[in-house]
Parts: sequence; C-alpha cells; structure tokens
Amino acid sequence: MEKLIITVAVTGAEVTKEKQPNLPVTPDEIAEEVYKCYLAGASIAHIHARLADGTPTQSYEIYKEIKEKIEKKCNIIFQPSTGGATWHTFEERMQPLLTNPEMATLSAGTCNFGNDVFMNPEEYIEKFAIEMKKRNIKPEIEVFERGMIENALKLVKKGILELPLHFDFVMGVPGAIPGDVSDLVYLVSKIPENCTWSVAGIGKYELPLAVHAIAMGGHVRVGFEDNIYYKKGELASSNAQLVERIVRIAKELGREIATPDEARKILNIKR
Ligand code: KMH
Ligand code: ZN
Repeated sequence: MEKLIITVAVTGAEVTKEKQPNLPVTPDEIAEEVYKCYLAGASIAHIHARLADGTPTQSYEIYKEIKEKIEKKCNIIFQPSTGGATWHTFEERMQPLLTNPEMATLSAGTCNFGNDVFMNPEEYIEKFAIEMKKRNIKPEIEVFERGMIENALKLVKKGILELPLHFDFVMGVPGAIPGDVSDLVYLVSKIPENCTWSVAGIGKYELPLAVHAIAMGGHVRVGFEDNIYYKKGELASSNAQLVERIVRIAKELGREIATPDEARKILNIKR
C-alpha cells in the first residue's frame, strides 16, 4: 500500500477559542502548530486564516503571512481553503489562490452546513478550478455529498480538471453525508480507479473513519477544524496530539507515513 498522507486542518473557520482553548489563531500560532504537526508526521497543512479577534478571513495578506511563516519552518504542503466560512463571498474565497500555493481545496457542490448553507454553484466550482489550473495548483476535491464526485468528473470531461484527482471526503457535517463506514465505502467505490482520496470525519466520526481509511489504502485528515476532542469529554491538547495518534495506529496497521516530498509524488504535485 502507498504510504499514508496525513493532512492536518489546524484551525478551520467555525471553531472558537472558547470551545477549544488550544486553537491556533494568529499567523504565528498557526505556523508553530503546523510545524509541531509536521514533526509529528503530517505532510499537508489545510489552512484557514483568522483575524486577531478570531473572525475567519480570506485575506490574501494574512494567508501570505501564514504561508511564509510555515515555509521558514518546514516543507509541509501548504493547502489554503477556498471554502472559507459559509458567509464569505466568492471573491473573498478566491484570495488564497493569489499566494500561489502548491495545493488548495475545491468544494465540489452546495450543501447544508449545520444551520447554514455552504454555497458552491457550478459557476464557482468552475472558476476556482480554472484559476487553479492557470496557477498550477493541485486541487483537493472536497466532497460533502455523493453528487459532488459527479460535479468534479464533469469538469474533467470539460478539460478543466485533470485525472487523477485527489478527493477529500468530508463526512458527518450536520446536513450533509453522515460518517458511517458504509457511506465511506460507497463514496470510495464511485471515484475513478487511479484517483487518490482522504477522509475528514467530523467530530465523533474522525477516529473510526481514519482507522478505516488507513486499512483501505486511503489517506487521513485530522485537526481542530473537524474535531476538537481527543476522546469523548476530553479536549485534545493540540492538533499534534491528534496527528500522533494517527501515526501510532498507522504503524500498528503496517502503513508507513509519507513525508511531504513523498506526498508530493503520490499526489503528482510538480512544481
Ligand atoms: N468552512 C466550511 C464552510 C474548505 O476549506 O475548502 C468550508 C470548508 C471547506 O472548510
Ligand atoms: Zn476547511
């Protein structure tokens, strides 16, 4: 089996310091947290920027600052969010792409997101994909519902996205696909054979889906964006603690951990 790519989603757009006191918020805090996760075994850092007061922002300047601070510390793959928070405009969501990251997320459809709606009409998906192609940015296709796989494959037919794609199944968001193992097996069965995939289980789904992904040959995303607990009733002490657990489990299951450069090869990232 391929080595395991661990993505860490250290901050997200929804979690607050009130809920998780160890949440990294400032560029310095985010870069330091990402570095600790890199040392623990993460090879991709999925990034959401925040203002100093914790408000989610898609500001080009702040993403650039975070990128530069991370790059000074390590060679982890910087993967900013084009999803932002549900209330960010399309133009705001575009801004992180101006930092020319190696990789970025591309949400492939609209879904309910708790009490909000995460808006991704075809026009948005296509425009994000065109910008990524122009800048040679590897998209990670975020799949919150089964139909989103087809939306991405439609763009392959149009020549805007290229196979093999890398999918991230975000499972257990209230209002979108649940996080049962049978749902994961179903999604995996619907992507083209040569594509790669990871799973980001929300909340209580994070650990069981990660364990199944390791065994199935997929890849794993963990971090405070998706889950703030180490176990029921016990907050995680850091994002690195969540990465370290995945590394331990993977080793027990005979899956080696990919370095950032090995992840670049697996994902066909050429710069
Ligand atoms: N915060 C969510 C509304 C992404 O990063 O690309 C969207 C999200 C997806 O987190
Ligand atoms: Zn995100």
